[in-house]
Amino acid sequence: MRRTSFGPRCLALTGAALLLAAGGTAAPAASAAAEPGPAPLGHVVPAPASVRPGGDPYEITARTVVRVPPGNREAARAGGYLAGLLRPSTGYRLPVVDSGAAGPGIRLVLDDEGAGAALGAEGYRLSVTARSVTISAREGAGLFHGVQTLRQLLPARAESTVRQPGPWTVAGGVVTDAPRYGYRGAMLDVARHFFTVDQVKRYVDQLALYKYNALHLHLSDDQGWRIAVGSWPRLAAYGGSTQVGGGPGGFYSKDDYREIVRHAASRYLTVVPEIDMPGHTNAALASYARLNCDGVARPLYTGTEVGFSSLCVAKQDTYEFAEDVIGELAVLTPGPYLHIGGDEAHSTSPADYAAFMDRVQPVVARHGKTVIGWHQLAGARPAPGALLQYWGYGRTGAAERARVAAAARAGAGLILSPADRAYLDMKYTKDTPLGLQWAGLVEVRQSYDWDPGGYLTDAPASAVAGVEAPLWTETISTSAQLEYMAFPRLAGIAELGWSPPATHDWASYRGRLAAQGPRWDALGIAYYRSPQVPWPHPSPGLRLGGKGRSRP
Ligand code: TNX
Repeated sequence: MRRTSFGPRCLALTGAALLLAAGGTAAPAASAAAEPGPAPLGHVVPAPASVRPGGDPYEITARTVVRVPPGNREAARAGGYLAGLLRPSTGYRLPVVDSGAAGPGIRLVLDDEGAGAALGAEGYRLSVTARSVTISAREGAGLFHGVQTLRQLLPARAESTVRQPGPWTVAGGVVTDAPRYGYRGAMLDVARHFFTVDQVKRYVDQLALYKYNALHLHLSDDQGWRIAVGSWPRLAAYGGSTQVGGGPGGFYSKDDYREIVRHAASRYLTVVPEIDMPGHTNAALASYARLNCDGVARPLYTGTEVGFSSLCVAKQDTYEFAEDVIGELAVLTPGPYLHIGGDEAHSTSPADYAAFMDRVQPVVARHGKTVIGWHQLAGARPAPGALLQYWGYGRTGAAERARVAAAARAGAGLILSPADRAYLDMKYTKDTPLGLQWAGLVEVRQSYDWDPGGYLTDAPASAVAGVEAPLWTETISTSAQLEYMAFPRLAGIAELGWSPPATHDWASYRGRLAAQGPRWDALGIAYYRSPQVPWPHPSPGLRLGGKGRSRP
């Protein structure tokens, strides 16, 4: 993975030798003098619900230990993750000891009674004094999110894979934090261009930094089928054999998919698999002649048009296919959701579309999952408890919006992904070398400055389950390109999903966002340096050891 363990040779280095090892030119004393002091408590993304600064800071030193409750796997995992993050850059041992919360150091505490219970499934409390940093939470997810806050309160060079000079100081005070929404997703379209397991895992690690909790994988589309299905082997073997532009494509074996699920779970993200139906199905129609109404297999497709393909709604084969695919995917997927697409079915009549959804949604339920569909599902009869993913924008027709709002009033949940705000594949400016612009140009402020609770007029705010930032990949085929489009906008959508509306403030946000820039540099993320954000000047003396810094 991204981090390599810190070798004993480097551990022996000290002082000026360290800076030289890191490629630095400044003397250590000068570097220490230039240290502006710890980041203000709460100067993180997403903004915490409550911040009470005060008291002395805590300094991580060579003597710091990470304390976890005895015999608790979740806490040990969060502690191990934190120590693993900080060992390479600090060069400290940071042992994880199961001594409980007594004693100085960094302490992770699980508390499902009293104060802990009030923090909910993902909340945490971070308390910093000169003696200790204590993260308490009801559950492992809360500890993990608290660790991400602590991580961002440390200097950006803490992200380095190469030993860096200290000090490693965290401002004193108390953060009490919990998310606004229970669903905070990012979608990756692995169908238009295929991304490997390692590329997906790298993205998962980036999502974790901003407290996302869902990874939506768009696993099938006209250009490719990306997940092995035992009962329909040609879907992946043939349907996965190309991609936009005609490259070799690829697909995930079941073990690959399990590995993504496992890695995502280790970062407290749930995988939401999507099989897009009844449109966006050319790869399936190419793989099996019997899925076509005329019984003739379609050719593979490597262009970028949408809306030309449809499963054959009248045929029984279609429902055998849906049953088998959904069944196999449900078994592989521990999370509660299964996304069945439903967008842009321009080659399916409205009556056929509704008939198809009436038959397929119960299949999802029978396999124990909750349906998510793109918001066009509102034009059919959304199953009880279904979530609609709204991707409309300013030019979406009033009737379409009203249909989605009515479905929400009737009990459907909403995931907000308005294309002119949350779509990470929209260009930032007309000069952005990648991306599309059918929903307009989406600069950083445009992406951040809206309210998911009030975006869809006439839909009750209580219907909103959360937000999602989709990244379609017609124009994107490498991790560097993906990251250039995702950063900085991904951070803004995370804040909309996590932070209470009272914290929403562009002026505050752009300052906190600017501080992420050096962190991304250290992580090797080549982000878009939006002129709307006051990025600090890069410090030329420090080489942070980031990987994959190529420009798109
Ligand atoms: C619309 S939004 C699509 C995708 C494209 C995307 C490109 C939605 C549910 N469907 O098929 O990839 O636009 O921006």
